[in-house]
Amino acid sequence: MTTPTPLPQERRLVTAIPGPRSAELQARRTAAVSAGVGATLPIYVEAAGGGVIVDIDGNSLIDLGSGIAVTNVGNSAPRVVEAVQDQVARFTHTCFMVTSYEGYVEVCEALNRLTPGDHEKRSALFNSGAEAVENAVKIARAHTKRQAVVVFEHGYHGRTNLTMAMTAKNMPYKQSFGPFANEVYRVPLSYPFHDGQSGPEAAAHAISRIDKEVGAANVAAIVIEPIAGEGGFIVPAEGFLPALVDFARDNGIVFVADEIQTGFCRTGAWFACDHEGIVPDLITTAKGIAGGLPLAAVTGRAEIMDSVHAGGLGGTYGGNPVACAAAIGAIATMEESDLVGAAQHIESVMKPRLQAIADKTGVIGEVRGRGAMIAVEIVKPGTDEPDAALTAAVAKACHTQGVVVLTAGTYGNVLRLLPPLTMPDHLLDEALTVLEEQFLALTGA
Ligand code: PLZ
Repeated sequence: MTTPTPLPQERRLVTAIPGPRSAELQARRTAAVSAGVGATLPIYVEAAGGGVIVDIDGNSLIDLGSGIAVTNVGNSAPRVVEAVQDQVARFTHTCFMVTSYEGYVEVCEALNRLTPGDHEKRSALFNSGAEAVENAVKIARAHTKRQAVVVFEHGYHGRTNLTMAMTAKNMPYKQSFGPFANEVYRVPLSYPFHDGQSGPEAAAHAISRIDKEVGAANVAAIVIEPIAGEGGFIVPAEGFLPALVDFARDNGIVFVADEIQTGFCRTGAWFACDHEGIVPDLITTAKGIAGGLPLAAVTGRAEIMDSVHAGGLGGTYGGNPVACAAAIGAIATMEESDLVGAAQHIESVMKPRLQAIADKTGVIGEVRGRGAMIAVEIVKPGTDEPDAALTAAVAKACHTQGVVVLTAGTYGNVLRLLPPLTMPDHLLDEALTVLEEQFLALTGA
């Protein structure tokens, strides 16, 4: 078996971004790949690991994206590589619903142990985040015999038909793809930077909307990201989530935490629910679970998970053995290397540096987030008016300088930073310096 050579942990630009080989592939892409599939950077990857992505022209970029919050353990993490190589050589697929295997059971055991709450739990495995969310809704409907699903402004849950309906933002996710699934109701989220409300106030507002417009007795599930990811790393005011959990419990509603982006140590806790001590009835996970292989899960109260008829949940590939092996390797890495602590450390480095940029430039309305899920909301100075153009310009300038950053937000004015939790300090520091230089250059501060 091959042992991967660790990549030099450095930012190294040997050509312009994109270099000639990437530009060539970009032309092939345009001729072969649907124009409907986007790309944040115009480079093509040769290797990645630790805190860097190396492109086919030999440029080494600092990775503040983790493939959208996936490679929490770093790319090609040694234990993931080893587990996958071993599994792929033994068997690649049998279909868990046809002839089962231990890896699937082991991943479910780990999820039941690590997710919030010490009640009896069960899990089921799927391939993508959207599929997990769809299944959480199926399970909640089967359990409650109700239909309505409550979601939130700025929420993101996927690109399938039901999850498009659950996602708030039109462009690019929904435009011209309707009609959407029905019985989905959207209510206001707590967004402290814009609404200035306390958590309990914002919750009372959302709950009143549910009562008046849907009727609590009709609601199967409330589905919420404990920190809105694509919506712009919006951390609800303290008390908002606990009030919703209480309301759900009092009304027989299944409370579903979508932790697809926030899960697996990303926010400086195993799950973002842990920060306020809330215990969801069901939790959806994906992304960080398997170190980059496609895997997703629904985990929750045994009596809810087991209320579905036998054979009601599944899919050909759900809980594929290679993806399960990767998850076991990734989870072991998180536990052994204390990646919860690593995410907390990243927060302690990033927040003051970003606040200093905010103070110098006046264009950052808020620095927010938890752990290694940190963002800045970019505004016209002295206002809370979004500046999407400046956000795009800063992101592009960072890319050109060899730092991978992502944008987010309903108004496109949030720059989000999601480093792998294995990011070395010197690279994080360098990336923040590059970011600061681009802000200063673009604002003339
Ligand atoms: N729920 C909270 O963040 C995926 C989307 C990228 P899938 N977020 C990244 C894009 O533009 O498609 C996500 C999420 C939350 C669900 C999902 C959906 O997960 O694995 O992309 O289906």
